[in-house]
Amino acid sequence: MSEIVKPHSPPAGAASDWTIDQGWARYSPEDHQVWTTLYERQTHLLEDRACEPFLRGLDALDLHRGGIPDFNRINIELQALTGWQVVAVPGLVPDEVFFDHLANRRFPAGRFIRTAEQLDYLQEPDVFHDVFGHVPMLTDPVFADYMEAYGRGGQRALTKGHLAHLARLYWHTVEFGLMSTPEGLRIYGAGIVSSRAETIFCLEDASPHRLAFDLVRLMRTPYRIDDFQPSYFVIPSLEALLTASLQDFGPIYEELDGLADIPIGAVTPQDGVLHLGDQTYHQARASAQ
Ligand code: HBI
Ligand code: FE
Repeated sequence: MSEIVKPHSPPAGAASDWTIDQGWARYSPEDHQVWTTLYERQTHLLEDRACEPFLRGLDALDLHRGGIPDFNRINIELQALTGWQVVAVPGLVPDEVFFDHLANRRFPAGRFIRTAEQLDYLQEPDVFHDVFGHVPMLTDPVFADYMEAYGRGGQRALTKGHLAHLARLYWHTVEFGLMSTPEGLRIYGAGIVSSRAETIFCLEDASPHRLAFDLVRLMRTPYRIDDFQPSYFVIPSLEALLTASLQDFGPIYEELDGLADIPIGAVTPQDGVLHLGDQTYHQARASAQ
Protein backbone atom coordinates (compact mmCIF):
# COMPACT_ATOMS: atom_id res chain seq x y z
CA MET A 1 0.00 0.00 0.00
CA SER A 2 1.66 3.17 -1.07
CA GLU A 3 1.35 6.28 -3.18
CA ILE A 4 4.80 5.64 -4.61
CA VAL A 5 4.77 5.54 -8.41
CA LYS A 6 5.86 2.12 -9.59
CA PRO A 7 7.34 1.10 -12.93
CA HIS A 8 4.91 -0.98 -14.96
CA SER A 9 7.17 -3.72 -16.22
CA PRO A 10 8.93 -6.15 -13.93
CA PRO A 11 12.59 -5.48 -13.10
CA ALA A 12 15.33 -7.66 -14.60
CA GLY A 13 15.29 -11.13 -13.13
CA ALA A 14 11.59 -11.06 -12.19
CA ALA A 15 8.91 -13.12 -13.96
CA SER A 16 6.09 -11.43 -15.89
CA ASP A 17 3.92 -11.62 -12.74
CA TRP A 18 6.73 -9.83 -10.88
CA THR A 19 7.65 -12.87 -8.77
CA ILE A 20 11.25 -13.69 -7.95
CA ASP A 21 12.96 -16.45 -6.03
CA GLN A 22 13.09 -15.82 -2.29
CA GLY A 23 16.75 -16.87 -2.30
CA TRP A 24 16.44 -18.10 1.26
CA ALA A 25 20.02 -19.43 1.41
CA ARG A 26 21.32 -15.90 0.83
CA TYR A 27 20.07 -14.41 4.11
CA SER A 28 22.92 -13.60 6.49
CA PRO A 29 23.02 -14.54 10.18
CA GLU A 30 22.32 -10.84 10.92
CA ASP A 31 19.19 -10.96 8.71
CA HIS A 32 17.89 -13.97 10.62
CA GLN A 33 18.70 -12.29 13.91
CA VAL A 34 16.60 -9.23 12.97
CA TRP A 35 13.64 -11.51 12.31
CA THR A 36 14.11 -13.37 15.58
CA THR A 37 14.43 -10.16 17.60
CA LEU A 38 11.25 -8.73 16.07
CA TYR A 39 9.48 -12.07 16.34
CA GLU A 40 10.16 -12.49 20.02
CA ARG A 41 9.25 -8.92 20.82
CA GLN A 42 5.93 -9.14 18.98
CA THR A 43 4.78 -12.61 20.01
CA HIS A 44 5.22 -11.66 23.65
CA LEU A 45 3.15 -8.50 23.19
CA LEU A 46 0.52 -10.18 21.04
CA GLU A 47 -0.28 -13.06 23.38
CA ASP A 48 -3.44 -11.40 24.69
CA ARG A 49 -3.77 -8.65 22.07
CA ALA A 50 -3.92 -10.46 18.73
CA CYS A 51 -7.05 -12.36 17.71
CA GLU A 52 -7.18 -16.12 18.01
CA PRO A 53 -6.95 -16.88 14.25
CA PHE A 54 -3.68 -14.90 14.05
CA LEU A 55 -2.12 -16.72 17.00
CA ARG A 56 -3.33 -20.06 15.67
CA GLY A 57 -1.74 -19.21 12.31
CA LEU A 58 1.66 -18.61 13.93
CA ASP A 59 1.41 -22.09 15.45
CA ALA A 60 0.10 -23.76 12.31
CA LEU A 61 2.96 -22.43 10.18
CA ASP A 62 5.46 -23.18 12.93
CA LEU A 63 6.83 -19.67 12.74
CA HIS A 64 8.27 -20.16 16.22
CA ARG A 65 11.41 -21.95 15.08
CA GLY A 66 13.46 -18.78 14.62
CA GLY A 67 14.92 -16.97 11.65
CA ILE A 68 13.31 -15.82 8.41
CA PRO A 69 11.01 -18.58 7.20
CA ASP A 70 11.62 -20.32 3.90
CA PHE A 71 8.53 -19.64 1.76
CA ASN A 72 8.78 -23.15 0.29
CA ARG A 73 8.42 -24.59 3.77
CA ILE A 74 5.47 -22.48 4.97
CA ASN A 75 3.71 -22.91 1.63
CA ILE A 76 3.32 -26.64 2.22
CA GLU A 77 1.24 -26.01 5.36
CA LEU A 78 -0.50 -22.91 4.02
CA GLN A 79 -1.50 -24.67 0.80
CA ALA A 80 -2.95 -27.56 2.80
CA LEU A 81 -4.91 -25.28 5.13
CA THR A 82 -6.47 -22.74 2.77
CA GLY A 83 -4.90 -23.12 -0.67
CA TRP A 84 -2.93 -19.87 -0.30
CA GLN A 85 0.73 -19.44 -1.33
CA VAL A 86 3.34 -16.83 -0.47
CA VAL A 87 5.33 -15.59 -3.47
CA ALA A 88 8.38 -13.34 -3.30
CA VAL A 89 8.31 -9.97 -5.10
CA PRO A 90 10.98 -7.24 -5.33
CA GLY A 91 8.91 -4.66 -3.41
CA LEU A 92 5.69 -2.84 -4.21
CA VAL A 93 4.11 -4.18 -7.39
CA PRO A 94 1.58 -2.41 -9.67
CA ASP A 95 -2.01 -2.54 -8.45
CA GLU A 96 -3.24 -4.87 -11.22
CA VAL A 97 -0.41 -7.30 -10.50
CA PHE A 98 -1.15 -7.18 -6.79
CA PHE A 99 -4.86 -7.84 -7.29
CA ASP A 100 -4.21 -10.68 -9.75
CA HIS A 101 -2.07 -12.44 -7.15
CA LEU A 102 -4.67 -12.04 -4.40
CA ALA A 103 -7.54 -13.14 -6.65
CA ASN A 104 -5.57 -16.35 -7.27
CA ARG A 105 -4.69 -16.91 -3.61
CA ARG A 106 -1.08 -15.84 -3.87
CA PHE A 107 0.22 -13.34 -1.36
CA PRO A 108 3.09 -11.21 -2.75
CA ALA A 109 5.70 -10.72 -0.05
CA GLY A 110 8.87 -8.66 0.04
CA ARG A 111 11.95 -10.83 0.59
CA PHE A 112 14.32 -8.20 2.02
CA ILE A 113 14.46 -7.56 5.75
CA ARG A 114 14.95 -4.26 7.54
CA THR A 115 18.31 -3.63 9.26
CA ALA A 116 18.88 -3.76 13.00
CA GLU A 117 18.84 0.08 12.97
CA GLN A 118 15.35 0.16 11.43
CA LEU A 119 13.54 -2.20 13.82
CA ASP A 120 10.65 0.15 14.52
CA TYR A 121 10.01 2.07 11.37
CA LEU A 122 10.10 1.34 7.68
CA GLN A 123 8.23 2.69 4.62
CA GLU A 124 8.24 -0.33 2.30
CA PRO A 125 6.87 -3.70 3.35
CA ASP A 126 9.70 -6.11 4.19
CA VAL A 127 9.52 -9.84 4.83
CA PHE A 128 8.75 -9.34 8.52
CA HIS A 129 5.71 -7.16 7.82
CA ASP A 130 4.52 -9.29 4.91
CA VAL A 131 5.07 -12.73 6.38
CA PHE A 132 4.71 -12.24 10.14
CA GLY A 133 2.00 -9.60 9.67
CA HIS A 134 -0.10 -10.99 6.83
CA VAL A 135 0.46 -14.71 6.45
CA PRO A 136 -0.85 -16.07 9.78
CA MET A 137 -4.35 -14.70 9.01
CA LEU A 138 -4.27 -16.49 5.64
CA THR A 139 -4.45 -19.81 7.52
CA ASP A 140 -7.99 -18.89 8.58
CA PRO A 141 -10.53 -20.14 5.99
CA VAL A 142 -12.84 -17.13 6.32
CA PHE A 143 -10.08 -14.54 6.15
CA ALA A 144 -8.54 -16.51 3.26
CA ASP A 145 -11.80 -16.10 1.32
CA TYR A 146 -11.95 -12.42 2.24
CA MET A 147 -8.50 -11.75 0.77
CA GLU A 148 -9.38 -13.52 -2.47
CA ALA A 149 -12.63 -11.54 -2.66
CA TYR A 150 -10.61 -8.37 -2.08
CA GLY A 151 -8.35 -9.23 -5.02
CA ARG A 152 -11.38 -9.74 -7.28
CA GLY A 153 -12.89 -6.52 -5.97
CA GLY A 154 -9.64 -4.75 -6.77
CA GLN A 155 -9.75 -5.90 -10.37
CA ARG A 156 -13.31 -4.52 -10.67
CA ALA A 157 -12.46 -1.30 -8.82
CA LEU A 158 -9.68 -0.60 -11.34
CA THR A 159 -12.15 -0.82 -14.23
CA LYS A 160 -14.69 1.36 -12.41
CA GLY A 161 -12.19 4.02 -11.31
CA HIS A 162 -12.80 3.42 -7.60
CA LEU A 163 -9.40 2.15 -6.56
CA ALA A 164 -9.01 4.86 -3.92
CA HIS A 165 -12.18 3.72 -2.16
CA LEU A 166 -11.23 0.07 -2.29
CA ALA A 167 -7.69 0.76 -1.05
CA ARG A 168 -9.27 2.29 2.06
CA LEU A 169 -11.06 -1.00 2.69
CA TYR A 170 -7.71 -2.81 2.64
CA TRP A 171 -6.09 -0.26 4.86
CA HIS A 172 -8.81 -0.13 7.52
CA THR A 173 -9.23 -3.93 7.64
CA VAL A 174 -6.31 -6.01 6.37
CA GLU A 175 -3.69 -3.54 7.64
CA PHE A 176 -5.25 -1.81 10.65
CA GLY A 177 -8.34 -3.80 11.62
CA LEU A 178 -9.53 -4.63 15.12
CA MET A 179 -12.04 -7.33 16.03
CA SER A 180 -14.54 -7.51 18.84
CA THR A 181 -14.39 -10.79 20.82
CA PRO A 182 -15.92 -12.04 24.09
CA GLU A 183 -12.50 -11.38 25.69
CA GLY A 184 -12.40 -7.78 24.43
CA LEU A 185 -10.90 -6.04 21.40
CA ARG A 186 -8.28 -8.00 19.52
CA ILE A 187 -5.97 -7.11 16.62
CA TYR A 188 -6.05 -8.78 13.20
CA GLY A 189 -4.47 -6.02 11.05
CA ALA A 190 -1.01 -6.79 9.66
CA GLY A 191 0.24 -3.22 9.99
CA ILE A 192 -0.52 -3.35 13.69
CA VAL A 193 0.74 -6.83 14.58
CA SER A 194 4.07 -6.07 12.92
CA SER A 195 4.50 -2.82 14.90
CA ARG A 196 5.42 -2.81 18.57
CA ALA A 197 4.24 0.74 19.28
CA GLU A 198 0.96 0.52 17.37
CA THR A 199 0.08 -2.81 19.01
CA ILE A 200 -0.17 -0.95 22.32
CA PHE A 201 -1.53 2.33 20.93
CA CYS A 202 -4.48 0.88 19.03
CA LEU A 203 -5.86 -1.03 22.02
CA GLU A 204 -4.72 0.83 25.10
CA ASP A 205 -4.27 4.50 24.25
CA ALA A 206 -7.12 6.93 25.00
CA SER A 207 -6.35 8.92 21.84
CA PRO A 208 -7.76 6.95 18.89
CA HIS A 209 -11.44 6.42 18.14
CA ARG A 210 -12.57 2.83 17.94
CA LEU A 211 -15.60 2.70 15.64
CA ALA A 212 -17.90 -0.06 14.47
CA PHE A 213 -17.10 -1.39 10.99
CA ASP A 214 -19.39 -0.04 8.30
CA LEU A 215 -18.32 -0.57 4.70
CA VAL A 216 -19.46 2.76 3.25
CA ARG A 217 -18.26 4.76 6.26
CA LEU A 218 -14.88 3.14 6.05
CA MET A 219 -14.53 3.77 2.30
CA ARG A 220 -15.22 7.46 3.00
CA THR A 221 -12.35 7.62 5.48
CA PRO A 222 -8.78 8.48 4.40
CA TYR A 223 -5.84 6.91 6.23
CA ARG A 224 -2.40 7.85 7.47
CA ILE A 225 0.55 6.13 5.87
CA ASP A 226 3.16 7.88 8.03
CA ASP A 227 1.85 7.54 11.57
CA PHE A 228 -0.61 5.70 13.85
CA GLN A 229 -4.24 5.77 12.71
CA PRO A 230 -6.51 8.36 14.39
CA SER A 231 -9.44 5.91 14.09
CA TYR A 232 -9.61 2.13 14.07
CA PHE A 233 -12.56 0.15 12.71
CA VAL A 234 -13.81 -2.83 14.68
CA ILE A 235 -15.38 -5.81 12.93
CA PRO A 236 -17.83 -8.03 14.88
CA SER A 237 -16.36 -11.17 13.26
CA LEU A 238 -14.39 -12.33 10.22
CA GLU A 239 -17.64 -13.76 8.82
CA ALA A 240 -19.21 -10.29 8.89
CA LEU A 241 -16.20 -8.88 7.05
CA LEU A 242 -16.38 -11.58 4.39
CA THR A 243 -20.14 -11.13 3.94
CA ALA A 244 -19.73 -7.37 3.48
CA SER A 245 -17.03 -7.92 0.87
CA LEU A 246 -19.04 -10.42 -1.17
CA GLN A 247 -21.81 -7.98 -2.05
CA ASP A 248 -21.83 -6.11 -5.36
CA PHE A 249 -19.77 -2.95 -4.84
CA GLY A 250 -21.27 -1.30 -7.96
CA PRO A 251 -24.18 0.34 -6.08
CA ILE A 252 -21.85 1.18 -3.20
CA TYR A 253 -19.50 3.05 -5.54
CA GLU A 254 -22.50 4.93 -6.95
CA GLU A 255 -23.55 5.89 -3.44
CA LEU A 256 -19.99 7.00 -2.66
CA ASP A 257 -20.00 9.30 -5.70
CA GLY A 258 -22.59 11.42 -3.89
CA LEU A 259 -20.91 11.38 -0.50
CA ALA A 260 -18.02 13.49 0.76
CA ASP A 261 -15.04 11.97 2.53
CA ILE A 262 -15.17 12.01 6.31
CA PRO A 263 -12.08 13.77 7.65
CA ILE A 264 -9.60 11.44 9.27
CA GLY A 265 -10.18 11.39 13.02
CA ALA A 266 -13.77 12.73 12.80
CA VAL A 267 -16.80 10.99 14.35
CA THR A 268 -20.30 11.30 12.86
CA PRO A 269 -23.71 10.91 14.56
CA GLN A 270 -24.24 7.68 12.58
CA ASP A 271 -21.06 6.02 13.90
CA GLY A 272 -21.17 3.10 16.28
CA VAL A 273 -18.69 4.41 18.83
CA LEU A 274 -16.94 1.76 20.91
CA HIS A 275 -14.45 4.28 22.25
CA LEU A 276 -14.56 8.01 21.66
CA GLY A 277 -10.90 8.95 21.46
CA ASP A 278 -9.60 12.19 22.91
CA GLN A 279 -7.26 12.49 19.85
CA THR A 280 -4.52 13.92 22.08
CA TYR A 281 -1.80 11.98 20.26
CA HIS A 282 -2.50 13.49 16.83
CA GLN A 283 -3.29 16.95 18.28
CA ALA A 284 0.09 17.03 19.99
CA ARG A 285 1.81 15.94 16.78
CA ALA A 286 -0.02 18.60 14.75
CA SER A 287 0.80 21.45 17.14
CA ALA A 288 4.45 20.40 17.34
CA GLN A 289 4.88 21.01 13.60
N1 HBI B 1 2.50 -4.47 -3.65
N2 HBI B 1 4.03 -5.90 -2.68
C1 HBI B 1 2.93 -5.15 -2.57
N3 HBI B 1 2.27 -5.07 -1.39
C2 HBI B 1 1.14 -4.31 -1.24
O1 HBI B 1 0.55 -4.27 -0.15
C3 HBI B 1 0.68 -3.59 -2.36
C4 HBI B 1 1.39 -3.70 -3.57
N4 HBI B 1 0.97 -3.03 -4.65
C5 HBI B 1 -0.23 -2.23 -4.64
C6 HBI B 1 -0.87 -2.14 -3.33
N5 HBI B 1 -0.44 -2.80 -2.29
C7 HBI B 1 -2.04 -1.20 -3.10
O2 HBI B 1 -1.84 -0.05 -3.88
C8 HBI B 1 -3.41 -1.83 -3.36
O3 HBI B 1 -3.82 -2.60 -2.26
C9 HBI B 1 -4.48 -0.79 -3.53
FE1 FE C 1 0.83 -4.91 4.44
